[in-house]
Amino acid sequence: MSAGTGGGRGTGSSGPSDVVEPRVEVLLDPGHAGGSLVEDVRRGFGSAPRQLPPKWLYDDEGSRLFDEITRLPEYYPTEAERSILAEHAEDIAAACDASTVVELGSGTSDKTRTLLDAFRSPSRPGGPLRRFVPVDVSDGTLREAAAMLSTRYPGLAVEAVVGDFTLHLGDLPRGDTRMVAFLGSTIGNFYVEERRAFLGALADSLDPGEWLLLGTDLVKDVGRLVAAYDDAAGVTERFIRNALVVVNRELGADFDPGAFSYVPFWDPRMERIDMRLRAEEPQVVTVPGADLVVELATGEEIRLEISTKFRREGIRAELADAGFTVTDTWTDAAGDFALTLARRD
Ligand code: AVJ
Repeated sequence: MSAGTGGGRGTGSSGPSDVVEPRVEVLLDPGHAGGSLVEDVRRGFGSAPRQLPPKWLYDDEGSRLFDEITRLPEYYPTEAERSILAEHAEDIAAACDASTVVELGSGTSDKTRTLLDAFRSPSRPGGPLRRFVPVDVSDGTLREAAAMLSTRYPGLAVEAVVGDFTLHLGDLPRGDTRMVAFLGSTIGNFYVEERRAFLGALADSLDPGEWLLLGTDLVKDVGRLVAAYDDAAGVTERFIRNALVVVNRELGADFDPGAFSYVPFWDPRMERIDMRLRAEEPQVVTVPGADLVVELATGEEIRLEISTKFRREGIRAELADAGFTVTDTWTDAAGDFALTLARRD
């Protein structure tokens, strides 16, 4: 389904400046943003360990809590990535010849503005940035961000896509050299096979010579890693617990979130933080919307999210497997986080 609401492009002479109306393409059926919770609950609660895809953590309350997480003293990734962009946006822009920037999971396109500023320089190899394509599942957030960006960057064509970056990579606007930015270490939420499939699909959707800018959190001291997902104020715990509230609300389930404890741990073999809820007493939970009864013994766990941490060699190897060559890597001063620029082979 496609419902462009755009128009208004290319008139050029109207208005006080050459602000170009954003175009918004909708690739998701309204109400089906992010797929089916019923299917995910049926599949996920039947496997061991029981699990749910992390996208269900981000309802309005979950998004608010995540925002709070990014401001916690223990949660370093957001600030680390922001500092790399502040320090190196010009270097990133100078290192690639893209004239379109695509941002997957753009949200408010907060951090990206630093990048866009640098890409606007007329002296870049690809010339100043011509087009920005923010991609997000949230229609409202995307429209607001698109309007703000159009005003802030006169002459920049903003072509927003309401879509799921695991489904719609093949539908990204084409035409000139693109750089796809996938920031925030969101790739760390994927399981190994999902990551491989995602990078493969991304490589398929790009032409040789096009670019990927990938943000990844790096392996570091385990104490700091665990603290980032087990903060003293308990915000991450509330964020993870909220998933049960979502299932209760959406599917009429009767989870008692208080009957679970939050158990985040570092999995040294997979090099990832594993965030689970553990049943503190035996319980029978009915999920009418999924036509399901879940019996949990004491100690049984539900995994709500993983957050994989990376090493430079691993990033290089996974990107090479998918068909990308790494051309540059930037890290923050502490070496906590990396931005990797890679070219499609
Ligand atoms: C948004 C996926 C990068 O894994 O660090 C933070 C999500 N979950 N605290 C992360 C998250 C709990 C976050 N990402």
